[in-house]
Amino acid sequence: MKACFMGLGYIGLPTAIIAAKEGNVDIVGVDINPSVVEKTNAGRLHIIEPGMEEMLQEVIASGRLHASLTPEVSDAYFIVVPTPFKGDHEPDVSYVESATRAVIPLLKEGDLYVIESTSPVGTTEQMAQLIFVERPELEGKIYIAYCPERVLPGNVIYELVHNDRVIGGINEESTHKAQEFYSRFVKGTLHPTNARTAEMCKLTENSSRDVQIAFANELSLICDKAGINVWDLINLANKHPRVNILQPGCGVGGHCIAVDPYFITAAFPAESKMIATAREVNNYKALWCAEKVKNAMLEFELKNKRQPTVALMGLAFKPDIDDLRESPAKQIVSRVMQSNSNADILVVEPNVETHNVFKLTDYQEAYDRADIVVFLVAHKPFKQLQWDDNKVILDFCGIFKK
Ligand code: SAJ
Repeated sequence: MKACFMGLGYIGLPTAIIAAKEGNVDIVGVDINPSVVEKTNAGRLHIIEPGMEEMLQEVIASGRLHASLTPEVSDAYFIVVPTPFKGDHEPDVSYVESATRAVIPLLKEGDLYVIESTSPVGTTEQMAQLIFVERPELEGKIYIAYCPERVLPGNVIYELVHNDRVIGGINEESTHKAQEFYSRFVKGTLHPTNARTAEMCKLTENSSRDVQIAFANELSLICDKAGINVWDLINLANKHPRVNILQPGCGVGGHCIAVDPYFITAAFPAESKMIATAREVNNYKALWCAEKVKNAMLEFELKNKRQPTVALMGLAFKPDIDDLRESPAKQIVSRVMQSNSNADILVVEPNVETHNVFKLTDYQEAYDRADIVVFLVAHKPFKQLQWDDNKVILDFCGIFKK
């Protein structure tokens, strides 16, 4: 069995490695970036994922996996490329389309073609059309399916194998064929459905989380006005046997939860009111936090007749990771710094050594020196700090919650 993975990113590369190691599949991993191909062939991981580099070296050494700039004739093809935005949050499937076009000439009877990239509803059917326009003789003779991943960065080795997966073919035979492939290395249950439902399922999972976080963030705004501690409130409400409210924060970041809901709102604007509002609430939360910090700085200056020293604690998009992409904390730090370039602002991110824009300060030193301390991300080390009545503390992520 030979499989061709189009895209060696955060999902494509780990999946290719695990399929090679656990699934007894010979794999060619394809990427348009020559440095990714070169590094991968040299056994060096270009993404951050604990334990994955050792596995890569093993499958490179055994000859099970190699990387290439161009696809090779295989029995199965996997499209695992990004689906970014174009214009005003419109999903851009052009990478999926060009990866598909690249494999069309290689397809033969009996082959499997799977899209894993997060995609708007209907993409798999659209790509099937594209394939059959170019290769009409293959209609009914190849298998086409959609199979999204749902792994948590940092825990990919475990989750790629143990998570359940949803697999939706353009017909039942395609679903079965894709199930057969994934059962080579997935121990979780492989749930069969159709392609459109599988596409919507991925978008639904992340939109559901976004809506739930928006609810918590909305509560935090209400509680701030009402003089109620939102963490106590949520803790108490969650004592109800059927209530489970998530935690407010300084906004929603990352590449999935803050992105995927737009794939629904762009296609179904009239129907997706709640999903769209959740996006607005979560985006607004970061702006609100930045305003709170700026106001606290002004108040301090008026009261003390000097500029405050401000510690901004955390840059990552969520706790205990070093991933700063699409991070609301980073957005808040930039806004605060732009608003007052003279203030003494200490930026803290314990999971990162250096940053090309922000000069980083040790968290304890920043906490000790600051007049105003702003907790943006609930990193574990911050939870060791002691509350200090002499400081103005803005705790947006529940560091000091009971
Ligand atoms: N957040 C809150 N409050 C919470 C939980 C999260 O404000 O109670 C914030 C985080 O700080 C972060 C954002 O939401 O900024 C997203 O964090 P996350 O942990 O919910 O999600 P990701 O982006 O790390 O990974 C998610 C995972 N999905 C879910 O947990 C539903 C993962 O399983 C998916 O595979 C991944 O998205 C993806 O690729 O779609």
